[in-house]
Amino acid sequence: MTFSPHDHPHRRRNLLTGRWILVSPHRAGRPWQGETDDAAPSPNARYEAGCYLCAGNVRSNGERNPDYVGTFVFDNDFAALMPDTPAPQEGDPHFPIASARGSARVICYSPDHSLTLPQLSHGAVKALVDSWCQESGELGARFANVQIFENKGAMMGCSSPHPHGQIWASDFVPTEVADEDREQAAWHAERGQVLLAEVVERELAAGERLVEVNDHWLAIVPWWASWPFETLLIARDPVIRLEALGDPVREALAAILRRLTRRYDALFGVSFPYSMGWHQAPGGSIDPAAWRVHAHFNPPLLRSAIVRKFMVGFEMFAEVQRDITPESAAARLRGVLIDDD
Ligand code: H2U
Ligand code: ZN
Repeated sequence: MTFSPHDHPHRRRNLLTGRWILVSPHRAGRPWQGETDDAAPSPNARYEAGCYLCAGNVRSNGERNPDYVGTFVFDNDFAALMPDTPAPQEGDPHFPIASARGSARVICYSPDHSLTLPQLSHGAVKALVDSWCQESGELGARFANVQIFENKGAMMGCSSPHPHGQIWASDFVPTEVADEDREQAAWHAERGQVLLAEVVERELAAGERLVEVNDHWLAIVPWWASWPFETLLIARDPVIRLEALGDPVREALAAILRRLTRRYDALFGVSFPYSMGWHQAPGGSIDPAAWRVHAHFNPPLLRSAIVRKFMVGFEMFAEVQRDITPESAAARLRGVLIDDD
């Protein structure tokens, strides 16, 4: 019997984190009689009096949102990180502890309560991209890491349907970013090449994991994807941080973000839940030149609008495992029809 990656269990290594993933393609056809949650209904009111993110409304801390147009950024009223936290006493080997300072912000994508990222106009998504870049530059000057992310959908723990994301800046480099910093630096040192630059070239040539591509960006289901329809959005230009993106590259980013998220929505005919996060060279990087700015989309859905992938059991105690191959996930995302506007 000769090995086939489409039929036989095998492991793939995530080059960004160094962690291995078990791929078991033959399991994809197993019956499912487990949890089936109802697909969350999409809101249709453009303004909700009870929404703490709508323009003009009062938030839980008593502050009133301005009558904003476009994006609106404010300091999180329940910030997980604060700039002036006192430092704990370090040094007990049995109770390791370290200080954590930073700043947390919320970013509203639009005053329109009813929209999601794929439904925003190109101009509105471009304004969001500009906000991300501005926040990254501003907070990056003060903190080691700026983590920009969006939890979309109730399934991903999002607290409000109003389109929004978050930014957590920290004076330390968090674990995931530190892993990527280490792996990219090691690749650069060993091969003299930027890891994601090579990934872009290899994926363009291979084609089978491509989802969307334009002049400045590439969206793939990565070789090592953990989540069924996980994608990696990579800058094709040698850019290590968001604030360094030029205007044409930002326009192209807005375009590919809309196309990628519309593919997600079209896949199961539902507003597709995901957790999305940007990664870029942190302050104090081992080797900033080894970096390439990129975003991860980690969606939980597996086989329909209601059947999700659980990261439990083997995934929790041993190693992440997936059933459908990244190649078949990419083919399905490429195959859906989306508007061309
Ligand atoms: P989600 O991205 O998980 O929906 O979180 C929204 C954030 O909004 C959450 O971190 C903040 C919460 O602390 N928030 C405010 O800052 N003010 C409010 O009035 C409510 C929610
Ligand atoms: Zn709202």
